[in-house]
Amino acid sequence: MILYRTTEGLVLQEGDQRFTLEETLDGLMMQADVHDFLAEKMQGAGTARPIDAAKLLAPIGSQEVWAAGVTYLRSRAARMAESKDAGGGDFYDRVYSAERPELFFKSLPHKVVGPGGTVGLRSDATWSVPEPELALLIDPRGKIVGYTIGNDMSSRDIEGQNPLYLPQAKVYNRSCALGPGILMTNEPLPKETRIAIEIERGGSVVFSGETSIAQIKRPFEELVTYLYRDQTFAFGTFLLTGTGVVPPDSFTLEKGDTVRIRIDGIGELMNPVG
Ligand code: DO4
Ligand code: MG
Repeated sequence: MILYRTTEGLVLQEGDQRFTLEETLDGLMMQADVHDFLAEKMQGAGTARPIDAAKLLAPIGSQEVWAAGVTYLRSRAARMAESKDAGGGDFYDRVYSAERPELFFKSLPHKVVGPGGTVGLRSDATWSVPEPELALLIDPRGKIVGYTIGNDMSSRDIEGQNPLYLPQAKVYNRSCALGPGILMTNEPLPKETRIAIEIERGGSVVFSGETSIAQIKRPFEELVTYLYRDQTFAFGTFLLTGTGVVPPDSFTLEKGDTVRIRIDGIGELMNPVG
């Protein structure tokens, strides 16, 4: 079942059955077993009109958004190339195979852009890309309880100048998007789950690419273990799991582009760039 946050509250959907919840996402994260709780609520569901896309909000409450990096070979190669003149290439190579993963803070919840919202470009960046990523919803006890689509917008020229500039390349206004809804499940996603992206400019697709979660280097649980080590998340947290799709080096996003990210079983996150 998919959980949407709308202007009218949280809506749970399974097929054409929908149920509007009184709880918030923070409240759901307090449940001992959120899947049992939602399954019980779903018993009261009825057939309803499809959710109006204009009413969708970013599916987040008080959760911080964190991100993992260099979890796919494609990302390792891209970072090594962009930072080679600055001597950073070695860092990315080493973190790919190190025991400890790269984890970084991405966004406060109120800064997250929802479905249809405009994602931003840094005014001082010359090379900007979207990063299509599977996002985990992790409860306060460290259990993965859901999955959504994330866009880890990044300024590649800034992160390439010096690895210490990573927070500036990654955290700025409208640099993180999530949505459209959260697939709430206890089951691990099938390995063949595809993450696909299309970037449109003036009515044409100027970049498309895809990967599958089978290509990720580390188990999700390993990323969660490191994130939750010596850190408490009272309402749980979201974790972007890294990108496996990187446009060619000649490509940079422009204002007016549209980014569409699709993940099997979850849906499509569409954001204009502004
Ligand atoms: O190390 C830089 C960022 C990596 C990242 O965001 C990714 O691999 O998705
Ligand atoms: Mg990323």
